[in-house]
Amino acid sequence: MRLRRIPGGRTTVLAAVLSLALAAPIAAQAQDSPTTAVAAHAAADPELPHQYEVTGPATSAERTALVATGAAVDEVHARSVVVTADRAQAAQVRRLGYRLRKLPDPPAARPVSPGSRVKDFPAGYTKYHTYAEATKEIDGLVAKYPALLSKQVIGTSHEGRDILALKLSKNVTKDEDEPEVLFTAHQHAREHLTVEMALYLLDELTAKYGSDARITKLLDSREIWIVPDLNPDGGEYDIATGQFRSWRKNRQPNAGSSEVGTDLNRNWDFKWGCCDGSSGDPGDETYRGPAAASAPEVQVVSKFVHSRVVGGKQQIKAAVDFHTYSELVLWPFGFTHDETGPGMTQDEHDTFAAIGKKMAASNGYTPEQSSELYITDGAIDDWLWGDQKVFAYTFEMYPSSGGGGFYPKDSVIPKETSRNREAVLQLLETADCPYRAIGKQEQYCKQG
Ligand code: LU0
Ligand code: CA
Ligand code: ZN
Repeated sequence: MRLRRIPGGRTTVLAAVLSLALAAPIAAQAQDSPTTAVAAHAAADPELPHQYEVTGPATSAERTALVATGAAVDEVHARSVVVTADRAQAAQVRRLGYRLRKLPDPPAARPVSPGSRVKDFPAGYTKYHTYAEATKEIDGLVAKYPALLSKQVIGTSHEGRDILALKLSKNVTKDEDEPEVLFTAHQHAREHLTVEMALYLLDELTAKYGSDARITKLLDSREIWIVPDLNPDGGEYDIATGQFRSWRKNRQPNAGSSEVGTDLNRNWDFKWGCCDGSSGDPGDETYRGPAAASAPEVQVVSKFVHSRVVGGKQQIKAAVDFHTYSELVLWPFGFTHDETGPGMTQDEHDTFAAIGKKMAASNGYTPEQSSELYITDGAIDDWLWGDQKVFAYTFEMYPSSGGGGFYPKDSVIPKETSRNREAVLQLLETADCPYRAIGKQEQYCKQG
């Protein structure tokens, strides 16, 4: 959700905004047909949020104050941000003294009649997988590669959809004593590209076993876990009317409020709600929920991660949680600007940074500590590191800015998923001893 800081950011911002402004009409022409048309989504539903360019915020502290309005920051530029905000949140941002400019809305499949339920992606997006399509694809891979890939239902979402964990390894049915690595996707409903990322990894790692030496070696020596959809309810809700709703949270009702949903990436049980990095208002984009791990989806994955403690040792050594957008590789902590302190030694920080920078060099993303964007509390990678000592990263995928924001066309899927192949393989390779990245394997990874 945001963007690298570039000297002369103003020009960059203008270019980004222009490209956003241009992208929608071009998309509209491309997909126009008697049965499809682009509708400005607020025309159909005045309650849907919009993206705005906000001119002024230039520091992490200013962006953290901005997030306190309940809006979500989607892009960060030198002296501006792009936010997703509803009407009330936009008014609050204005009251902070900032100038707002509304950006084009995402496209719709066809003229939307109230109450209609399309439950699919619009034209130009049909290669994205709905929950049912992803399940079918996964089941097909499990049937094709039973010795390499196994599927577990680790729990259900609020609305009762299965949350899956796929395991990839040689001798997949055995729990071998091998470093384990976790990939998670789709905490945020509108970030559909991340499900495609998970499906790409499942396909690539199974199909290339036996022919690609690097992948073969990794599956022979690692146990890889992929949770392809942490927020199936939110994802389905986002596409249900044929018009993207810019939905972020899960679909859990909130007691005493008509507002629905918890921001899963503010709900994890480490420093939950500690530091002005989330909201206590159920109507806000970054609502942290009424208690740590109150969201069933967070409970399911937390329990799964705890289940990987074998003989008193967490087996999962490294992780990536996929998000969109802004092309970033982020590492903990998000709750503090400090690089080191309780829970993060200098060597640990240096290891995070060394691996993160190397991965970013491979995919062209920008590497940085998460809090450089803005403060977050209750995010998954703070929990994975702070509570479980997993070297956990967040990847913010394509685009850097413009390019369709949360809704890039499906034509980008192959390029933007395979773009992370090298980074993923690097993380898998380093998982047996992350401290090798700073040359301290003798100190930290001696057996016995
Ligand atoms: O949860 C978020 O706000 C993330 C960024 C953090 C992991 C620092 N951005 S997103 O919501 O736009 N994916
Ligand atoms: Ca194992
Ligand atoms: Zn996200």
